[in-house]
Amino acid sequence: QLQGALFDLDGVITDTARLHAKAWQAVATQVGADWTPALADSLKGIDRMSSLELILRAAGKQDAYSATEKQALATAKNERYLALVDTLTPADILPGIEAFVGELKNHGFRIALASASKNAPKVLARLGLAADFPHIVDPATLQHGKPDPEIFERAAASIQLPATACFGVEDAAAGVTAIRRSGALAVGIGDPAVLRDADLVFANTGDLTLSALQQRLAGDAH
Ligand code: G16
Ligand code: MG
Repeated sequence: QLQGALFDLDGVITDTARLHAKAWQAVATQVGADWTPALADSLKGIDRMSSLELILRAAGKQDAYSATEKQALATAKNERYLALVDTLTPADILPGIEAFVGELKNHGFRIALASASKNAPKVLARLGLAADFPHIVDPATLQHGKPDPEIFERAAASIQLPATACFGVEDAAAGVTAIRRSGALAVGIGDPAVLRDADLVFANTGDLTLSALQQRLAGDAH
């Protein structure tokens, strides 16, 4: 019996993946990395410094920058990102998400946020969703990022549930893997070919309703 819902933020609640990408693209150009869709995808759900490392590796420059220089690149990215976050409004909540959260609350589900973003509280506030997500894992306190299951284990614990009583919603492959490894049910949003590890995949957030979820689960139980 599912009792908890663990949400990723970027790409699930709102399309900040687009804003992260814009901010990272400037860094990629600066360090001489080719900005490809594959590189952009590989950064989803990955924490800030690890994202920078992936970009430096793509440029063949993993050893070219000192720790201080890397800090500066990451800080510049974050400043660019925060300027974009400031433009968000409740109209930027992805389709169906508010209704889905309302439905979950009406059915007694407990809800937690499992975002790798240190800016998640700011983003939720801009969207007018802060009150819907009182339980937010602080990514600064984590030992390991996605695809490690730690963030989803912690999210489940924050709502006093075992992960096996929860489902997680993710748009990124690394996030789906993290959910699976935590023992929660993995609901992917996006392309089933990219989210191969997910238990269920919905193409869009607009397709995500409690009844659709229950129907798909019943259909999968042979
Ligand atoms: C998000 C994004 C990642 C980003 C990470 C860290 O994770 O998907 O691209 O690098 O947060 O963000 P920040 O630099 O704001 O701390 P998620 O888990 O919400 O998809
Ligand atoms: Mg995401």
